[in-house]
Amino acid sequence: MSEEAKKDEEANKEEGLNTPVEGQNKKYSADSIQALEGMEHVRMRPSMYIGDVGVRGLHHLVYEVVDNSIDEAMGGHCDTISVVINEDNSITTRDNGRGIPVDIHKKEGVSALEVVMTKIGAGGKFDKDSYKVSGGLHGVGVSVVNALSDHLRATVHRDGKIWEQEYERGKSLYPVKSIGETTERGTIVTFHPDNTIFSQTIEYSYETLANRMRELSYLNKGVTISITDRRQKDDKGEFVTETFYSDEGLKEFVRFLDGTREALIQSVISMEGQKNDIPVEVAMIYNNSYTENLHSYVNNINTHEGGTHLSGFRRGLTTTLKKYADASGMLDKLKFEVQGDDFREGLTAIVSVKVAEPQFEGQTKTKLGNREVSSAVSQAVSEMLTNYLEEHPDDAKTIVQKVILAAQARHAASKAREMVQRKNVMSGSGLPGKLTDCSEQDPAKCELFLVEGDSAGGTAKMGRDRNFQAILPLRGKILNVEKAMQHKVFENEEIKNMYTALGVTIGTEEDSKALNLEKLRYHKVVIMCDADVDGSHIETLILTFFFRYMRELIESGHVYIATPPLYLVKKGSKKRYAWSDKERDEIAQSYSGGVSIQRYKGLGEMNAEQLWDTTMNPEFRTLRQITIDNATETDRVFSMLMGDEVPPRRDFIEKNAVYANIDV
Ligand code: 0RA
Repeated sequence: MSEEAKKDEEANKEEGLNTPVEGQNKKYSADSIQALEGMEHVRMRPSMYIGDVGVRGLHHLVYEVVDNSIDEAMGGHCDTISVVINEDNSITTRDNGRGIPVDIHKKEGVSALEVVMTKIGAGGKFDKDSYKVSGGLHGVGVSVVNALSDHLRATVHRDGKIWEQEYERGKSLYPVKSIGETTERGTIVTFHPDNTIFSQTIEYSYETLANRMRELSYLNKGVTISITDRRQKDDKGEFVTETFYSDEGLKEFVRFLDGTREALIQSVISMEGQKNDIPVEVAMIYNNSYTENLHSYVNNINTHEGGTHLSGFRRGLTTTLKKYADASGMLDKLKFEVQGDDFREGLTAIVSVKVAEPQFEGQTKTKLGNREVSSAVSQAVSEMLTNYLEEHPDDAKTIVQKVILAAQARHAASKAREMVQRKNVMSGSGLPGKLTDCSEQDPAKCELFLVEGDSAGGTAKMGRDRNFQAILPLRGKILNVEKAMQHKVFENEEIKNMYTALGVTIGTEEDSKALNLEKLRYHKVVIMCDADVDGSHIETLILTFFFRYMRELIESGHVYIATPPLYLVKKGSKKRYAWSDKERDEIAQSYSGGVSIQRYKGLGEMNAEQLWDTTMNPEFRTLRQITIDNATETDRVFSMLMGDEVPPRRDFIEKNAVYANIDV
């Protein structure tokens, strides 16, 4: 049972409810919610407010507090925000906004600060003038952060005075008090996440927070956002820190994302304005790659599943470019129709809208549903593009030529893709010859190991549990899909084998490129490579393929990386495996010296039994599940790692030298 389900069950017991049937544990009665007063309820069911109590939820706390400061900035009241990760993993955020009001709240009879901090959903109620757009995943209010912290201190600089209040698990320790005078304005919040709630970890990732702050600075130009990590020092003995500031917003964001790709046109095409009262910002550029790169945001939240703003963007782009291309006569010789996708090959674009009452839909609630947004974005894009094409005829021609090439490539690729699909229809006999399948029929119980090379494949074949573990050996370095045209990808033997072995098909009624996971034959797909530089390169190639061509497989949590050990430490009949240098030394010490150490350079050096014991046996192995924490940043990392330019890749690898661990 998950932690979450356990908490639900405990809560229900306390409330005198029966333990619900598995899978229905979210359906408690409305009365039981009311019985638990706001903050109690947050602590009882944190996932309802912040998504989960793992790493994501932990970082979400920071985003929640920073969102409030960003709201101040969007109202024009604040231009500087700082985030500090303290030594004990508490977080301090500071802004130079108006400061949370401290006067007595008429209805509640306590300071407004206390109301904001301790009442669920009180966040924006005081401030009707400001344009508050927080919503969706975020925007649950800073009181939620307070409820989930074992300690929080709020300090407000306002009207010449410094005010302060502290809390434990959301309960105030004393009434708001004045602790001094000030000439500054703003709000400072320091919170320490409660480790009884975040039982997995309370360790913050600097990278994750820094990526989000960078993203926020592009999405909110003119705001200076800094982040400091007081747990780490750089070469000069100073705390690791970065400051983000963007003058041009999305325009710069697009340049940053496409930093390692070669631009096809002179400048980033962009616009910013209001359409039907909806603030819309768009920036786009074409590069010489074959991938489509669209990112969309609603109220600063990345809408991974897209929605009406994105479909508005696509529609505006297709209609405008189609109209221009038709008029140019350049399409006359083409023997087939150009279609939507053709206009988006090599396109990197960002759409950001601010919606007062966003409706979020979809599996992860990151798909915008508001109908009115579609035409607003579509109009904005049409106007922006029409102007650009008129003013830059050379670029316009380049774009149309690219579209024609894309259409031709698609035409060629569709045959290769059909082959992949047709093969899958005849499952069973249609499986690749290299696949050693398992006997279990229920995909939920089945695992597919993708193994580098035939020899390691052989060991894995002998070591596995044949009931539920299947092996597919991949030959050497698989195709780098980042640099290959689509039809090359679908013609590649190794890639075709992966499609057929997995049983996934391409193309649904709605979308010719969408992945169909209905017939997925294994719910765990495990990449198992050597623990060396070559191995991690192959791992990256496979991940790049999954990220570009089977992203849904990653997003639905099916992709894992196996972690073979690095060392075998032996003394007499005693032996233990080590996964790091530190572990190796600790074991050697516990054996009090005189040990023999074997460094495993590849899977091939282990025998079948060792491979099973350390890497494949579910009881002892560690699988790293691949998640996409930040799709925008992941895209950038892949294009850099797998693209043409060498220097940035070398930088990245040097920085991550221990084990080039891509943060997907
Ligand atoms: C409620 C009302 C006002 C400001 C804020 C909240 C506020 C909240 C946070 C959280 C972090 N930084 C913040 N800054 C401001 C408006 C106050 C007014 O009308 O002066």
